[in-house]
Amino acid sequence: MNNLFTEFPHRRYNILTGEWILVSPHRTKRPWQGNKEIITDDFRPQYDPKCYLCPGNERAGGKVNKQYESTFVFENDFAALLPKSDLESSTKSDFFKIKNIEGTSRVICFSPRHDRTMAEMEVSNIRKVVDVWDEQIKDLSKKYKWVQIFENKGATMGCSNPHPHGQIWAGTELPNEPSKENIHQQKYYLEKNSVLLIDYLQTELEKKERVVVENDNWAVIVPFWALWPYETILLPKRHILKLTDLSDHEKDDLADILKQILVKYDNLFETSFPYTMGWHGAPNDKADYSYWQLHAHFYPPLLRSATVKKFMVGYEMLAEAQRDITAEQATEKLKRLSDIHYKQK
Ligand code: H2U
Ligand code: ZN
Repeated sequence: MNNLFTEFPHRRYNILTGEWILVSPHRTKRPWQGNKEIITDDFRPQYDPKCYLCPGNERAGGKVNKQYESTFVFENDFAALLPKSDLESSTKSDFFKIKNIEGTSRVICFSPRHDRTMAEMEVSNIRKVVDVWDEQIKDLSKKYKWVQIFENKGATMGCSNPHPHGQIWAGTELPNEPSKENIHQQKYYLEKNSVLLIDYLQTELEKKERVVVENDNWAVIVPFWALWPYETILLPKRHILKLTDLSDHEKDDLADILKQILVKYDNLFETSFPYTMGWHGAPNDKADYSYWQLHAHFYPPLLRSATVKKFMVGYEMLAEAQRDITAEQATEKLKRLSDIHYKQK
């Protein structure tokens, strides 16, 4: 890449959302005297009698978790979406628009072990998480247009409990982010008769500047338009609309590549790396979505150490998102990190 890109401010275009971000690579040397997040990798027991996600424990409202041995799914006791709504489906006002939405929220425990994170789990156990994602999407997509699988990891990301878990929110409406991705993937397909993310990945695999890890069926890229310092996108190499379309071998490889990227993330600052991750695939109604390509986003907030995170404030709230290190510099750093988790050294 032209090395002027590492010296001068420029804007980069996000092909999935149609939004621009500002890159200011010359700014990385500015001093930091602001807040330091307290990130503690506390000692955690394998089983915590006070944890509402550990096997056999009681949750808010009195429900009791199964004595599960691998993964466990339950209806969120404080669900953000409800299966039945009696709201009028629309309003006519120019100013006070409301739309009805029905849905459900579930919690997925990744492991009975309170002291693990996905990064520290065996690949064979991560494979079981992939299976639960698959089963849940199969089940919920019969009823809901959009099924959002996600994981909020770490207190920095607002995660309430260190027990390894993720969530699913499913609803009858297409939310904002997938809606933008839908528009831009469709537009490209109509113009080029080709799948946007397939063509993009192909180019990235040839260039190799932003490829962090790959295996036979998957690749992890720092997208050209990455906004979070160590943001990545995980893509299958074959054209796949939904996670439920993966073959067994692709699921095995998915577990393998998840382990690789998560270990690198933890090794970056030798801390349990916080992030929000989640899956995007074709919506579930009957329309033709052949322009869609399955992918997962990882949005980690840490910038320069285990304690300094990136804030999205000021210019970012009022004008547009901005980053300091370039996507290429972030890739170089991630690529060079060991595949062995720092706690196992
Ligand atoms: P986080 O991933 O943000 O930590 O959320 C955990 C979810 O667990 C959260 O959505 C739910 C919360 O509503 N929860 C229960 O369903 N039952 C409980 O007893 C506590 C938390
Ligand atoms: Zn627990």
